[in-house]
Amino acid sequence: MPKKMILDCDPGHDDAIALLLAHGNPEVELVAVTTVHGNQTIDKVTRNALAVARIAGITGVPFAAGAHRPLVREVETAGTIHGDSGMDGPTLPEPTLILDDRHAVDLIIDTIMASEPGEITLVPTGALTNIALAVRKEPRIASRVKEVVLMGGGYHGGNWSAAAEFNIVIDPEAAHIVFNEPWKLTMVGLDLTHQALATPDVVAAIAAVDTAPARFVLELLEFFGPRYKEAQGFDSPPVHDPCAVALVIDPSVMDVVPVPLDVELTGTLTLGMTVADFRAPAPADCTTHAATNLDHAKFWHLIVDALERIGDPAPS
Ligand code: PIR
Ligand code: CA
Repeated sequence: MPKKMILDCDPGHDDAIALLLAHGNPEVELVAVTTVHGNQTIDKVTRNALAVARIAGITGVPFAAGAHRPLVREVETAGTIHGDSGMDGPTLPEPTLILDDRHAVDLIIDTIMASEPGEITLVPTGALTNIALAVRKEPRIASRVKEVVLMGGGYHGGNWSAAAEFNIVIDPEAAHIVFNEPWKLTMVGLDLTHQALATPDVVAAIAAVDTAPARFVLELLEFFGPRYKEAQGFDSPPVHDPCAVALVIDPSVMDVVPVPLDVELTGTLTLGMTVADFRAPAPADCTTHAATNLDHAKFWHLIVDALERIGDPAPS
């Protein structure tokens, strides 16, 4: 039985690859895709999500647009890394999928409440605004989802400030809500995703797939590779968001440890920091977890395998 997944994303180069992985892997059934402000404004990331759906041949999955801004703070985008469109590089097709007319928050709630308890895995790869709003509007989703596996945060440091990661720090109040709900939560943070480097051998393996979706991934990597080199000195860029999807597909792709986690809301230097308490073994009732070590070969094999399975989708 494939695992039913809701992907809440802000495409975003790496969000696009996460969407391709979730669609192309047979262990996952995408039941909804929702968008949130983040890498770019909500209109841009939603358009990008629909364009990826067309490239990947995704049909029959509801897509809905979500929050246009953080709960408390002003909109902050990552145009320096992802460009003006939020997914600069490839030429994007006009979307053909029609957006669901519900707000993302309602699509998330409806999908979870209509499913059996423990059936749905929630995978946020952007700011946590939609997820926080959903659990405040319908608190029963906290005990109904199987788990939350998110890309965000990190226990060693940040990328948007010295202490904080982008997805968390742009809406820290939302992240605080999500990290403190009683659901099982796994933080696939920078400690893990900075190991998911698109090295030259990985790029060659993707090129060898030689399909339109694989060429799209290459164009994404070509764009954000140099941006990452400039911004953070990486020779090969990290590809964050598919790591969270990969953990749902195959738990053996990375190590995960239980550890108390919380989100800093009042620090001046540390706003949005995900604070991990590694002082002692986690208590038995600890619901939060952090990913630590990645099996690089296994991870990239999943990506290449998904692209091979997707093939060249029929034009839509
Ligand atoms: C990546 C992101 C934002 C800023 C930078 N510098 C790099 C996006 C990615 O889409 C990912 O979800 C997360 N936020 C990594 O911080
Ligand atoms: Ca993202």
